[in-house]
Amino acid sequence: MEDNIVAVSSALGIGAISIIRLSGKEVISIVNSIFKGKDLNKVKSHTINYGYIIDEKKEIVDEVLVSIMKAPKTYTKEDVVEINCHGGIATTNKILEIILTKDIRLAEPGEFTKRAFLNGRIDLTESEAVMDLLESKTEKARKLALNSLQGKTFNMIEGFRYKIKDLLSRIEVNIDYPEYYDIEIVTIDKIKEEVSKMMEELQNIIKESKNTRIIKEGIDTLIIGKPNVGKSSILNRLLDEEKAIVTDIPGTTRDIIEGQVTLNGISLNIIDTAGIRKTKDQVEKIGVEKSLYLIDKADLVIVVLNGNDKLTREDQEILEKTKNKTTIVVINKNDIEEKIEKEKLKNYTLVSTNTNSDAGIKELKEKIIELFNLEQIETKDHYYLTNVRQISKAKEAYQKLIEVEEGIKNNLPIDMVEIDLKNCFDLLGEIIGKTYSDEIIDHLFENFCVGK
Ligand SMILES: Nc1nc2c(ncn2[C@@H]2O[C@H](COP(=O)(O)OP(=O)(O)OP(=O)(O)O)[C@@H](O)[C@H]2O)c(=O)[nH]1
Ligand SMILES: [Mg+2]
Repeated sequence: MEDNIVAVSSALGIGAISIIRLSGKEVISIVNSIFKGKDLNKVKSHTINYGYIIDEKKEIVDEVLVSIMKAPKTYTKEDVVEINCHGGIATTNKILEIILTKDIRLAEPGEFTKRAFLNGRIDLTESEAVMDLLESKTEKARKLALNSLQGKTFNMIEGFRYKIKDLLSRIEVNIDYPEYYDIEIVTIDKIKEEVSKMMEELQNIIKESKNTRIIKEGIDTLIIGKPNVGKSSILNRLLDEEKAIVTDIPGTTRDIIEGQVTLNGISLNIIDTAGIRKTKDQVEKIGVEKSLYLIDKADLVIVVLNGNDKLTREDQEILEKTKNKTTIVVINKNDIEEKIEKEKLKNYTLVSTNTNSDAGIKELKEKIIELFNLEQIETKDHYYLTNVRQISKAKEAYQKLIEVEEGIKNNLPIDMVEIDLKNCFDLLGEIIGKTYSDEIIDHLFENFCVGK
């Protein structure tokens, strides 16, 4: 039997109300023993009860509302009590202290949600969605988490697993009872056809899931280029605030400067960097190294060039370094004479700007919207895989389907092919927590906040 746990579920700080949540077999009688009001052991489930919390000397500590929720229709599927007390650290801590003198311990981070999972109320994707919901910064991210919390990711994966299970059972019947006339004969061609459809579907899920990372975390955008081309000016115009220092001295920006704007409901996380050049200045040198290192991590690289200059070898080198990334080349300073050889840049997505007047900034944002399909992301209802763990499991599962396909091609015995199909089924099960190890589960919930 699980022990009793307690935690403050609201943020600790000054607020009108704090919520202390308890879960476990004896939590109702525990709270009843420090409560002055109705006998909580006798009240109906899902009721809110007015009264006072009293200390060991029977002195009133606070005036409270106590919600009684009896198992199994609760967050954890155990008896749950929530005490709404007055906000403020002193009151909340005092009540918590009194509760902890009873047969109860402080909950670990995420332990309420972990119990909800272990007691079978929610699956792993839904547990992860709880955390996403708490962390969501934009409306789009909130909706994504909510969809997942409502079981849409779970249903999608379960639906897919059902298809595999169905195929597996039909293969089994064919192997075990070949003498039955009325069973459907599962030919190799039929398996091949069904597996190829599954591959298409799974690949689509993986592809669509890439957008969910962008919805949750935004597009990491790096502004890069030679010194003095106007990188910081571009950052300031995108943010519409004078965040970075702009001067005509090359090497003004030495460390990275970060800013954030929302584009079509998606967060654009912009980093302005130190201009890239060979330098003996130790501080600037570190900044340059950092700029180059960040290219790898970025979803989008904006290479800024000075339109008033001819392309230099340094510019070419920077373009070369970003060649495997989604890149937009900004030709800045278009208010002064154009000297840059545009014909050398015809393979790039180009935008011409001038930061004195905002010219081209709107076009730059439109290009980003276009490159990342943000209009489509904005209108679509997303409930695909929502984190790296889920996506990597789906990729492993896809790999198994490739092995099934190859097995068929190489005329492997059907029971060998079946093993890969079963592995695929199990890997998809790991996404929703149907097959799980304690270690993974512990690790997963450690990242939660206390009280959730
Ligand atoms: N004429 C003109 N000047 C610009 C434009 N954008 C920036 N500048 C000027 O170019 C100089 C450098 O601008 P910054 O934005 O500091 O350039 P940077 O690329 O961040 O430079 P570093 O931080 O040194 O790498 C400043 O004097 C700006 O006023 C533009 O569109 N037109
Ligand atoms: Mg700068």
